[in-house]
Amino acid sequence: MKEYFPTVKKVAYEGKNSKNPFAFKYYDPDRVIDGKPMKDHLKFAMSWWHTLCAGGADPFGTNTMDRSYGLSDPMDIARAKADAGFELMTKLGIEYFCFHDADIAPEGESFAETKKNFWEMVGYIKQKMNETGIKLLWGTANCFNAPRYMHGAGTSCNAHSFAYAAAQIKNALEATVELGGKGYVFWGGREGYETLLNTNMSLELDNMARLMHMAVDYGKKIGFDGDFYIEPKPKEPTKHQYDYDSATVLGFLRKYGLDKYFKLNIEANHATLAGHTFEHELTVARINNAFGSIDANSGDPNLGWDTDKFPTDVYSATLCMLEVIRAGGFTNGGLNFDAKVRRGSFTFEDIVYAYISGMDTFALGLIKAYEIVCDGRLDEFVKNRYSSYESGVGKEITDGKATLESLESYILENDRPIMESGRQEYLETLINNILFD
Ligand code: XLS
Ligand code: NI
Ligand code: NI
Repeated sequence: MKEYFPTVKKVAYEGKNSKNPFAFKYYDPDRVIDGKPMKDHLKFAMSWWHTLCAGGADPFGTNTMDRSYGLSDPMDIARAKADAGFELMTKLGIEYFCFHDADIAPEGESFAETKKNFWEMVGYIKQKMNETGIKLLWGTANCFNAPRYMHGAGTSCNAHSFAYAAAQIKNALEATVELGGKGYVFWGGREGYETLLNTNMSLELDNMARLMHMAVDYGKKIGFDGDFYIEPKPKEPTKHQYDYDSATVLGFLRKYGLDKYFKLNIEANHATLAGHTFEHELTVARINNAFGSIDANSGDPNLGWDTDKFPTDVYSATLCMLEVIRAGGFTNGGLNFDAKVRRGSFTFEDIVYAYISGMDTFALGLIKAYEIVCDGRLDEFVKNRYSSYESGVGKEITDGKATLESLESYILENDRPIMESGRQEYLETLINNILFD
């Protein structure tokens, strides 16, 4: 079989002193941390779309990368993508992948033909999964790219578009089950609006929830036993996305009784675009029992759009992995990079460098996060900071026994509180000491 990454052999862990660019410096898959191998803490996944399909086009230029794999028949190209993807995952030791329906098979002249192409590729991929042991992390349907979704999919003003999205989701969900996936993502690309002048927000949101309930019901029917996820994003492509951030999504899920079926898939740069940190979004998910999965890419502080860069920021990765540890680790979820190489990095080797860089960044993040946990000073500081709630008036408050009257009596007796420093700078230095050790 043709090799798509002929210059790359199996990428191994060689340690931080290695100068081999095709080796991991920190990611040592079987190294046990906190009783679990690194690979199970991290559950890395390859994104089919960015890795195998994205050709580097941007609003100002066409593709710079050949993602036709030297072929012209769309189904041949689809098979070549699968071959290249499984070669890449095998060489990198990545055990999971994620896909949209539209990534794996070409759209046909009719929906029936699209369906035929799709299921043929599902079979092809299933065979590759059996051969390699590689698993599906999550599946999804691309309900944002085609012109039929110009006004949205689940939130479209056009019921026919809504129905088309439902048909796609049905198949994508069936394929997820067929391939043993434990997650199904709703990222609402066009689920938002540009202007209220032409928008019935109330109906659009009700309809989005209806579509999600249909997916939940159908999932039950066909034996889907994983998690549904919503992936929050504040803007781009639409000006006002309905799934703005974790808090907004949680409000939506609860309003429509979907919270017991859905968790969140948190993407690093979507947090940035929402004006939050990655760890903020993860914390909101965790404390609401909605921590599910992660798209661990990064944005660029100088660019206000979804750059989907491979992550290199160890500080951010550390704070992310600290949240993952606090959440008790991944269950059905995992760490998908949802990232692509830059337009100028057009060779196949660049894809390998990109994954090595992202995987090493998160491996180091995991190592450092666990060091922060073992060091204990951070958690102890936070615990002590709230110790006034462990006894006296604080305990009355948390026990739900205090009232405005009882607290007024307390204040009349004790008057002003004695304040203590939040010690932010001390804590920032503590983290740096651990990181740069
Ligand atoms: C786009 C999203 C997308 C989802 C899957 O910004 O991140 O890639 O992860 O549809
Ligand atoms: Ni994403
Ligand atoms: Ni994104």
